[in-house]
Amino acid sequence: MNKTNIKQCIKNQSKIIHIGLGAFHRAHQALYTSELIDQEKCNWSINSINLFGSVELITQLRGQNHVYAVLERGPNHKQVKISKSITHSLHPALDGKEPILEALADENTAIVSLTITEKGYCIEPSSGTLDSNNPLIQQDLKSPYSPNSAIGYIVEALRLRKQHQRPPFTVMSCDNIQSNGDVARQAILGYAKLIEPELYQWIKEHVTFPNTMVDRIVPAVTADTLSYIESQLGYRDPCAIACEPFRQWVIEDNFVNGRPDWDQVGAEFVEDVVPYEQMKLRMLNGSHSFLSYLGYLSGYKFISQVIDDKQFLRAVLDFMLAEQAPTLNLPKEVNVEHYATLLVDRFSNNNLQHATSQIATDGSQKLPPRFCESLIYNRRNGIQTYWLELGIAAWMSYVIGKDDNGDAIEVNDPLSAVFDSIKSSPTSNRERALALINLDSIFSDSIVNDTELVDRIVDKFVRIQESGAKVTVYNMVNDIKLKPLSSNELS
Ligand code: NAI
Ligand code: CS2
Repeated sequence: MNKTNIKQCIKNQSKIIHIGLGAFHRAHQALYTSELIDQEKCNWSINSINLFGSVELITQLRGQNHVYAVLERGPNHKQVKISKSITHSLHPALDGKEPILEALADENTAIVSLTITEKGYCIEPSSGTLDSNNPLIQQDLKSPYSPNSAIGYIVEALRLRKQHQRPPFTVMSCDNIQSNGDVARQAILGYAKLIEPELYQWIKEHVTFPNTMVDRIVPAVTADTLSYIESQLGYRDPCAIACEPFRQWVIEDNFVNGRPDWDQVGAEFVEDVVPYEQMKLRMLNGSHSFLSYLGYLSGYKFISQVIDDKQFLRAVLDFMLAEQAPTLNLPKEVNVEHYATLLVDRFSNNNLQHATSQIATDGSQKLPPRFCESLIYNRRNGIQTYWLELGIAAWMSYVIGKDDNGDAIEVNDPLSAVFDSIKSSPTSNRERALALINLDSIFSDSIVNDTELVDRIVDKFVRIQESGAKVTVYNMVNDIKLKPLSSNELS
């Protein structure tokens, strides 16, 4: 597409406001919408906002009319696509808060979508309800008309819409959170209730929060990725992004103010997204976290390197099939073994450099849906939990320990100050592990009060501290006597 055509395409009205203009949004929702625009099946465009983080991406995108390249890269396949569904962008550090609130409150805005990471919802991960002690929420409660958190912005915009008798919008979470729409609803209603009971009631009656399952592996962009994309495009695009060819988007069809026909470009609208979400979060994201903590500690930089180690492959297959799959209530058409094989293929894509350190971030937010819920289910139902225990022990080693080489780890997590204080307290490994398991925002009572389970997790933590993560995985694969890999799995 030449530059003149691109300019013509971007004259759509922004009926979607997206909060969280990161890597994923550019390669997923924005690309689906762009493909609809290409087919002339959509007159929706996106105004994409970053409330936090660098302003550089926004200034660069503005410099190129928000048009950028997406490289889909598999082991034997590559294709560059041009995305042009984003027509506007905002950042409080560049534009102030007012234009953001105006855009959200504008009567044409029909959908507010979100990829703000798990921590952006300001919830307590173990319960999924608003954490009113969250520093951003505390700040917003003091000045709700001048918010800082995504939750605060949305509630203030809804207050303005109610005041001016404008229609509500749909809030569509696209984050990796179990029942992401329900969680967004809980957070928004929880906060609104603390501000104004009438507004709480209005939101409850008028706003919808469809759950979605989103899937596409989109690693953070690196200088190497940009150079590779440049070699394919023939020009430098600083806003370009690379991702795997696979993509999936399952959405509950519950929109209060219209929506694009994303199903025309491969999304699925369903009545109940929970089974799909659960499968993806426990099998894909659970395995990702499992491989990232154990892999990082063992010296592997990328997920494709971890899965290339046959002992880790055996461990993760048993983790998926023996410990995650039994917890799922799957739609009849889904074959879980086939799904696991597909995941292994996707993880093996060595043309995508998906860093173990990237997936290891924000573990305090990720552990409950990826490990803890299955752990509780399996304990109640007499199902094995070796690998889930090891996953938690590896996370513990990651947040307060050192890798197998004795090198310190830079931990990126909302609870990193807490981890630092546990790490520096002059106690034994066993006591450090117990201090971590007593963090009730992560581990609910069902885990903390299960003393046998706690002992088993602590033992595995001590094993990792004493022998290293790699040796622990190898020994466990041996001890559990996993069946040899099939020729399919080995290829
Ligand atoms: P990213 O690091 O490129 O972008 C993170 C985005 O979250 C930024 O726009 C940032 O401004 C925003 N953010 C961070 N903290 C926030 C807060 N407290 N309040 C409001 N906004 C906040 O990450 P990426 O890759 O875009 O992923 C974002 C989320 O998308 C993930 O956490 C996940 O839930 C979801 N996702 C990501 C996938 C991926 O492969 N990258 C795939 C499926 C879902
Ligand atoms: C990853 C996900 O960073 C992480 O925690 O597990 O972003 C993963 O790449 C996506 O959910 C794939 O859809």
